Amino acid sequence: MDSQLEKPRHIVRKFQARPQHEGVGAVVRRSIGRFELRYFDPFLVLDEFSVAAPAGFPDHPHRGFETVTYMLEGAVKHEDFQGHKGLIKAGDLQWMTAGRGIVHSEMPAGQGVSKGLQLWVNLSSKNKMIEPKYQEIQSKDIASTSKNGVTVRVIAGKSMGIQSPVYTCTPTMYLDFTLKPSSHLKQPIPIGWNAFVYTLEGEGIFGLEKSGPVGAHHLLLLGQGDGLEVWNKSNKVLRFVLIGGEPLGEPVAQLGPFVMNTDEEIDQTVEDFQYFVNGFEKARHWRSEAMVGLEA
Ligand code: FJE
Ligand code: FE
Repeated sequence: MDSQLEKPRHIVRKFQARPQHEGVGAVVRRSIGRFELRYFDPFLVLDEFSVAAPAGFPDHPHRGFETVTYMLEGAVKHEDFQGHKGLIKAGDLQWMTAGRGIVHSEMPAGQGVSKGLQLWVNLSSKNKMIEPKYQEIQSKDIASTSKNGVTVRVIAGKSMGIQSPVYTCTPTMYLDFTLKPSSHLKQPIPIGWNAFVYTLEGEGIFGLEKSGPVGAHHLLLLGQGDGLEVWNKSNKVLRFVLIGGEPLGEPVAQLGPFVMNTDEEIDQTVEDFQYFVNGFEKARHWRSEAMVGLEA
């Protein structure tokens, strides 16, 4: 059964994600969150990261949004100020709701380069100060299905009859598609949601069958409609993620890793972090193992 689309979405803007430096010695291809595209409601940042020791993202805070880390190669070791730690390996997902406050480190583990995607999803004003929460799903537990040359891994939302168990505070879909040569996809997307494609591998035709092919490391913003059509007319596999979310329609006040609604709330957050209050209590004495190693 193929989904029928009444009003397929078309590409309205296309960006090439070029490498830039972030964290400590790390390189990211940032698409959402760069100067030309500050915000794509509810998405604040999309980074395709590539990091090898000793580079990484040592101890830093977050408040007011969620970070979604999806590993493509290698692994990232994370630890936070509550003592929560673990390894995110290739194919694994960490959906972290920072809420009122997290301080953590995210560092590559093992030999070689660790690659993945990190998406920042904004939280609505009523959810910004909720308790932090983690949803961690191992690769083997991510629901996946294949049909007619199309494989989907359902990170969040629903596709090809399967539903992800991930709970998203802000209604969000996150699908990882692999299309064999000559395959074709029709994927419904809720009307009114903001949605985009980020290409990882190969070449695809998105939206309009007559349009030119798009290669890897591109962000494609989709216009309104009820779904997306994609064709792989090349002789290599095509891999991309399709991500969508319900826009919050709220003002955004951002200072680096703090994202609130007003400048007053940002000032309050800076104070909370500085004085270790309102959710940042445990930041006073905590250092990640990575940092303790450097201080010793
Ligand atoms: C950062 C605030 C941050 N992209 N991709 C400021 F939170 C970060 C940061 C990351 C990050 C971490 C991973 Cl694992 C993957 C990322 C930004 O931790 F780099 C700056 N400058
Ligand atoms: Fe972080």
